[in-house]
Amino acid sequence: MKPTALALATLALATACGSTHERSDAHDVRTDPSSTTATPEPAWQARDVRVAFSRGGKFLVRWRSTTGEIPKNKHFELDVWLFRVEEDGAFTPLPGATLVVAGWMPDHGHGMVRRPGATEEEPGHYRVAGMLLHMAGSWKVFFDVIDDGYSERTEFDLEL
Ligand SMILES: [Cu+2]
Repeated sequence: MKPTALALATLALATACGSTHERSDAHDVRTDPSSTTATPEPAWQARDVRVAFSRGGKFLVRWRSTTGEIPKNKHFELDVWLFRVEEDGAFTPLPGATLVVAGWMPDHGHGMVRRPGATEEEPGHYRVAGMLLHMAGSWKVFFDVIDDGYSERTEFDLEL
């Protein structure tokens, strides 16, 4: 099934429902006898995946720490899923892009002390190694996606 903007909207809605929704989901999984044979959800639909559109709306970025945790002053890695937003609002996985991830502390005027590197694991799924947020505080994490000579930035706020 091709992911669509509608699916994203549904996911956003589900996320907005908060903890009550989460508990009822967990209950369904335990009591539904067919759940053991069901196809697992794609990893990019996991609950702790952060989602945002790039500034110009051309790309959709989803990411999570590979361990689910963002440690302070310890190396970690990211799973990143990049999508191209089509004219009709549908989005499709974006293979072959250049991805540059960087952290910035606006309150302190400095960035990261390491330069992370991204590799494509499978079409549209990228692994970013060498993440290191070396101090507590407010971070911005920038995902610069470059596709066929065109670049847009996606930005996330992170409290550490
Ligand atoms: Cu700082």
